[in-house]
Amino acid sequence: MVMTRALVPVAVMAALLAVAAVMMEAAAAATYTVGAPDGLWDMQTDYAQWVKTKTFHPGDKITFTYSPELHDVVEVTEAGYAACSSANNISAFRTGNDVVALAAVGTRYFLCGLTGHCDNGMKIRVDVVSSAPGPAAAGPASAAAPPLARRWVPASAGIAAATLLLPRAVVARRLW
Ligand SMILES: [Cu+2]
Repeated sequence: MVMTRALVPVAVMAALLAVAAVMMEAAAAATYTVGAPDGLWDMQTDYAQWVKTKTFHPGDKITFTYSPELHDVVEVTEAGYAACSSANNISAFRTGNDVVALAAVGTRYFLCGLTGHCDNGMKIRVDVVSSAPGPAAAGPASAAAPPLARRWVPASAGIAAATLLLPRAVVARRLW
């Protein structure tokens, strides 16, 4: 009985923490409709252009919206993407409203499996990148730039000084 009572607050705490974690993730995650707002999953949309306007993070989702009579969605490997081949597909979707979770960092490849559609541009490459804070990555790079520039001047000055000193050093060595 004593143990059960002690465990209840721990269980409540754990549950609250889990809820908090899910809420935080939900707040950060985004769902993108492929091709929207100017297009959808069709043969007109420029998907290379579309992905440039987005940054995908783990937890985000992409939705393929299309008429299932006209298209489908096949997740393929990089080789399959390059060759427009769905022969060794990872997975296939055919509902016309397919939600794909981007669970982890990495690159995902999708194409339409109907004959000729991929060759006509119905393929998309989605890069999922870490959602770690950006300033940590940008900070050292911008901080490192001034010292590099400053270091360059003394280096060239040092070479000039060494050139000037060289004959004297040779003379001094001869004297000794
Ligand atoms: Cu298609």
